[in-house]
Amino acid sequence: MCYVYMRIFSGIQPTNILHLGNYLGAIQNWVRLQETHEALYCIVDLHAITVRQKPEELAQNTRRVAELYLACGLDPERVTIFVQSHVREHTELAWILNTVTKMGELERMTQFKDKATQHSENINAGLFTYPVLMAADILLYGTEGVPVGDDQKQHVELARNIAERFNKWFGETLVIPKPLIQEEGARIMGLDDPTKKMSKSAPTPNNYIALTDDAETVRSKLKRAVTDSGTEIVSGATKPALTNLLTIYALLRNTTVKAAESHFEGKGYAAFKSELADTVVDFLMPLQERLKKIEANPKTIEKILKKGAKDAVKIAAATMEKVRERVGLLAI
Ligand code: AQP
Repeated sequence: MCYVYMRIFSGIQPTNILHLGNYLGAIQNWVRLQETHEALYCIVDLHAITVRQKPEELAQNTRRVAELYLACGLDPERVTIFVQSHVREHTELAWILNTVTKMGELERMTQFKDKATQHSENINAGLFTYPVLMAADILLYGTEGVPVGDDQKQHVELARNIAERFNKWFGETLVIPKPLIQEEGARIMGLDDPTKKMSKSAPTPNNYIALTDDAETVRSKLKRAVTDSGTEIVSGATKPALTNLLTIYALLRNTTVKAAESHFEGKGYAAFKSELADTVVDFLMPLQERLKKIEANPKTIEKILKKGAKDAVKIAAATMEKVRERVGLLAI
């Protein structure tokens, strides 16, 4: 019997060090999906520069994300790992898709509104058309599923609309993708503000637990993490901070939030936070051990990224050939 794997694509910006939200909302799912899907996982450095980056840090962060992909369990023998700027077709397709995207669609993107408020000194055109570049990333590879956290659902839906419009104008060309979002962990909130998502470019590192935080830092960040009023360790709409901490605990322990609530019944905040810190540290320490070994072999990462780019280009170039022809660009 011939089994055809569904093709999936996803990426992360090398804007800073990855955090538990990136892991629980995205990478953990990617690792599971690599068993059953044909997956391409990208490091989207061109997206990262829509917010000012220090050039000397960007390349370093890009390499670090690749290393963390491996340390989290992505297997380069099974999946394609590559850097967005190494495949020039992303920017070419993004330009063409800009011409089938409405200004109004982009104006409705909540991430643009959030980022424009956060970076009011630099509301650049790239920040505005960020979702079009993301649509190009996805559509270049004939992607059927896009495993992302809940915050990216709106962007994937826009990519669908853009693809549908392109196909209507120019004839059936692009595969229509759909978001693959897990129920739990889809949105991990900031430790300092449980009404906003955990974010690598948050104003303070107390917002997130980085995958490279040492045990002492993890304990101190969790001690400072805001909690809700009351004394019981329970989740619910009126308990956003506890819901978030219980979710992190449950996901890392492979249990449910309900079971975690029962476990902490009658215990206070101090005991809860201390056991949560142990859980996070137990998860991070082996990951950081793997990371150390990967960092010690820089040539291996270079080889993986070169091979990844070569494999990605093969698919991307074929899509672009079709797209150019459909749009009517002269071939020579
Ligand atoms: N807090 C989160 N909870 C669940 N999933 C999350 N993701 C990000 N934050 C959370 C998921 O991680 C993937 C990569 O995200 P990204 O780096 O491309 O951009 P982002 O969503 O904008 O992530 P950050 O951390 O907030 O980065 P900055 O601060 O640089 O913008 C996506 O699948 C996302 O859903």
